[in-house]
This record gives sequence, structure tokens and C-alpha cells, in this order.
Amino acid sequence: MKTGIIGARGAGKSTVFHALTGLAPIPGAAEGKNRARPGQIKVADPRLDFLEAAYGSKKKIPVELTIIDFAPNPKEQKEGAALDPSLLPLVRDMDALLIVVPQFAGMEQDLIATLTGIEAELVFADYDQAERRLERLKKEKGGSDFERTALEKVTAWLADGKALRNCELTPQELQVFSSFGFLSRKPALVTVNCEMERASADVTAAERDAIRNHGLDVFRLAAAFEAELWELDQAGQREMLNDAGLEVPARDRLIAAIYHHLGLITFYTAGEPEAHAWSLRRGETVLDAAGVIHTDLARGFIRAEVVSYEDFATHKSDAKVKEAGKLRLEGRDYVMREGDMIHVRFKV
Ligand SMILES: Nc1nc2c(ncn2[C@@H]2O[C@H](COP(=O)(O)OP(=O)(O)O)[C@@H](O)[C@H]2O)c(=O)[nH]1
Ligand SMILES: [Mg+2]
Repeated sequence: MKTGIIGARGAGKSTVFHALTGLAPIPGAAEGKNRARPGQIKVADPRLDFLEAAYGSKKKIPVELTIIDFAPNPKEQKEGAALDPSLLPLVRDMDALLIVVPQFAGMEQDLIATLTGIEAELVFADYDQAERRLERLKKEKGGSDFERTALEKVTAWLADGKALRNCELTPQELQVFSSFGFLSRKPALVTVNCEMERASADVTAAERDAIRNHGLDVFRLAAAFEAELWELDQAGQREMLNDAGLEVPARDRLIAAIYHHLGLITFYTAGEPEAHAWSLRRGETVLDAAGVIHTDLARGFIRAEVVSYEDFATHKSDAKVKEAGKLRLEGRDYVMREGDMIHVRFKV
């Protein structure tokens, strides 16, 4: 699952990336070949900590997300624009977007105005892409009638300046567009990059409403402060957090929000060797879950033993869970729920 960071030049995208991953920006990256720099972030999860302790697991493996910091070319990215057109193919490949809006000394952007501008950019990029495809189909007399009708539907929607996020598309239409990577349909989260003193302030009700109307959510982060934390040892970090009146860095909350926005749920496999958190898209089945763990488990799937995290947390051991009748046997079509713990029975 890849989340790409977009926003105006100097909005603090690389600083947000640094804050989330601990990876400091590479100077001059815009001129090089590496125009999309990935970083891994572990999703903090108290439930996984509990499982590790309950099983006495030797290893703990949290879910990881990939965050991408792009290196826009200053010659390509227009002043104030959130996208560098030459990066579009890379951005279309993302599962979600993190939009950075700067509100720190020296770089202050109005949240609603900036967001409206960015949405317009996303919508325009999608319109341009759909329109080009439509033109080509007409010229070559290729493609199916279905594809042409579907393209006409989305171009009309986009021509009204509306994001595809709110456009109802049938599974067949989605199939036609699966390789398009429409930007205005991607789940997106807005990060207001501000100074520490304002990080805990809430966004105004008007701002929140406007953002919700776009189908988005907003989060404040003091990116420079959080990035600096990574450069200190444990004691130094504690002191810096203390001085700021914080107990823990705010990045974990942002990471949790990104995770939620991706539409992912977490399931677990736990035992003495390892306590392992895995992710799945909402609506996927236990057979999909087995495939995430190992292809053999899906191929030879027989049944799965399933217990909800809540039931395990109440009873605290496999034996007690069973005694209480909370262990379920589920077949391949069982739709996984948030926090399910599974043990797959399989034969290959
Ligand atoms: N004071 C302050 N400066 C910041 C903050 N975030 C970024 N900056 C500065 O803004 C400049 C641009 O940041 P950068 O992350 O490179 O922006 P990008 O072009 O969006 O990747 C750098 O000089 C940063 O140090 C912040 O939260 N507070
Ligand atoms: Mg940058």
C-alpha cells in the first residue's frame, strides 16, 4: 500500500516524509533519477503488543505502510501547484495521497483555498487523461461501446469540476478504469504542516466542513518538530516532547489516520514464534487473508479457526477461548472483520 505526498513546492512534503519515516531528505534529488523515494513506516498497534505479551512471542511484526516522497522538478511544477506534470505517471500508481498544506512562519496557505486549488488540479489531470483516451478511441474507432460510454460519463462529471471520489461507478466501469489511476478518486488525507504551538489547535468547524465536503479528512502535524525528534536519542526525545507538553510523537496518530483512510483492516496470526499483524481491504474473505500470509495457505485452504481480538483479550489464552466457546471454524467465504485472529488449516 503506497501513499504519495503531494503539495506545493516548499510546503514541507519532504519534512513530513522525514517526520513519518525518520529518513532525512536527500539534497538535489530533483535532478537525479530517483524521483520517488519510498520509506517504510510501522503502524503502532497496542493490540499487537498485547498479543506479543500474552503468547510470549519471540518476534513482533507490525503492519508496514509505504510512503513516497516525490522530487518535483522546479521547472515543471508551476508556482503554487501541488503536482509536477512529469511525475503524474508515478502519482497515478499510488493507493492514496497525503496532501500537505503549509501553515508555518514564512509559508502560510489558507486551508480551504489551497485544498480547492489542489482538488481542481487532480480533477483536471483526470479529465485530461480520460479525454485523451476518448479522442484516441474515436480516431482509431477502437475500444468497446461500453468503454466509450463509461469515459463519456466520467469526462462529463469531471468537466463540472467534481472529483471522481463522489462519482458512483459500477464494478464494470471500475474494471474499465482499473489502469487509469484516477487521482481525484484516490483516498486522500490533508496534513496541515504547522509550528508546534499550533499543532494541537483544532481546525475550525468551517474548515472541517469544507474538507468533509470534499470527502477528505484533515490532520495537523508539526512536521519540522517531529522530524527533529528522530535526530535525538531516547532521553533527548523525551525531553523535547516534555518541553512541548506531549507524551508521544503525533506521527503515530497521523499514521493510524492514513491506515484508516486506505480502507484497510488488521488481522493477526499469533503464537510463540511471532505475533504478526497483517492488513486486508475491508470486505475481503478469510481465503484472501490466507493468501496474504502465504500462497500455499490459500491454495490448500481447508478451514480457518477464528477468534476476535476482543474475545482473546477477555480470555487471554487459546485454551480459555476454546473453553468459552469463542473459537469459530469458518469456511473460505467468511468475510474478515477488524481484529480477527486466525489460524488456517490447509493441505497442499
Ligand atoms: N518553521 C518550519 N519550517 C518548515 C516546516 N516544514 C518545513 N519547513 C521548511 O520549509 C522548507 C521546505 O521544506 P521541504 O520539506 O523541503 O518542502 P517540500 O518542497 O514540500 O519537500 C525547508 O527549509 C524546511 O525546513 C515547519 O513545520 N516549520
Ligand atoms: Mg521535497
